[in-house]
Amino acid sequence: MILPKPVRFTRGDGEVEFSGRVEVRAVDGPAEGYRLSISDSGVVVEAADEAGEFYARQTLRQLSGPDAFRAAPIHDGPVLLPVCRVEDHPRFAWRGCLIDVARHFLPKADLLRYVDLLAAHKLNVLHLHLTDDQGWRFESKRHPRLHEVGGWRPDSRWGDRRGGLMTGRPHGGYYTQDDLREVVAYAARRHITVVPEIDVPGHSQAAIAAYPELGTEGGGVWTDWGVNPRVLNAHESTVDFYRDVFDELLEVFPSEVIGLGGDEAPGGDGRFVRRIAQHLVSRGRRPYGWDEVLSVGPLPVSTVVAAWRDEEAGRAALARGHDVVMCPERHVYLDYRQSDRPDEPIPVGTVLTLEDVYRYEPVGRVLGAQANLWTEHLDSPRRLDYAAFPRLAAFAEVVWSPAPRDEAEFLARLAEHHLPRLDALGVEYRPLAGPRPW
Ligand code: TNX
Repeated sequence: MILPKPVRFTRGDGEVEFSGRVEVRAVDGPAEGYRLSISDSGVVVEAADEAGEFYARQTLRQLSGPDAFRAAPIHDGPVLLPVCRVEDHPRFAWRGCLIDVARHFLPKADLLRYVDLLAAHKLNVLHLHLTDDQGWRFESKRHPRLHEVGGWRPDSRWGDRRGGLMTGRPHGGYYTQDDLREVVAYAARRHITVVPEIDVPGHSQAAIAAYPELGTEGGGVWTDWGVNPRVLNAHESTVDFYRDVFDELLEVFPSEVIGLGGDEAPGGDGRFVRRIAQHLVSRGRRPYGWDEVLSVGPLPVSTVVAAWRDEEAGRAALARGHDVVMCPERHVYLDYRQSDRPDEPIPVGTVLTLEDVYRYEPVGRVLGAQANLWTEHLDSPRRLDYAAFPRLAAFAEVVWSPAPRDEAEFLARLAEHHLPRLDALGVEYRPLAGPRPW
């Protein structure tokens, strides 16, 4: 009944009434691990660290029934818990989800809601894609046109495009630095690290719109999708500008790992990525880049590589001594369509079903994996819910639970126990039977 499935779950006889009291003991054990025992004598949690205790409480909440996930109780009476013992710890240290808040801005309240949803699934990294061609979402006090100009676009052409959105109205928004400090603190209490990303030297049209001297060519905030031929130039002044911007970012985000992008930059100068990476290292951080960074020349070995194109890219990064986070598009791109039915909304990418995600098996000695929610076609929290769930629940099990996994058992457990929790949370997931009519 627990999702992600724990390492060991031993069911006893009957149920006990939950008094609300949990006895917590510190013990030695694997990082983020816990043992939970529910019996006549009460609820006991043994955990190696605070994260372990937190995950024990997530499990306890799941065992309390779906109503435990409602914002307010609607049934009177005691909470009954099954008599059981759980022994558990995660398979991977990096259990991430990327949210692209650049293509479509996600208001702070909705972002905080996602932090809660990730935590309920025992995920521990929120990779926040803060800048792209279509929008800049990070308040810069030193270069304010970045968010003032780069944060807005006229939303003009998408109606013509297959899979596009016909909103016909401007779109934009940005987070203040204090907003983001709040998100970081909120996530930290839920044992989630927020890894910010400022994408360079490609995917930078919003910055170029704000400060044309940064670009190889000018142009406004982009209103198209895809790979943009306009990239940052590698002038000394441009690198200095970005050193400044990254320094501001570091003041807000304590994460050791800091994203610098590096993807899809046709003609982009590799020195740019190398110098920003060196700058982050000089500030005591670890650069985090998409796997294209492997082709820009020697990078600090502490650079973490996000292998998104395929497993081969991940293996190449491992061979060069980098830590690797797997996120191959064919398995974990949650913006991709969930079936080939004609009534499936958001018909982009290749088909990536719930089962496809569940069958993903990260290989090699990797830090872990992350699922990516790119938002070109996800313009609201509702659409995000539809794309994310229940596939993100399958992904959570891939990165938490030991292999091999039993797909039929997962699907049954999802339907019987987990979807009712998502219902109680108000998550508008894609039903197993097919698309919702919107
Ligand atoms: C590729 S994955 C991108 C993103 C797009 C995504 C769409 C990566 C590093 N770059 O810019 O949003 O495909 O699925």
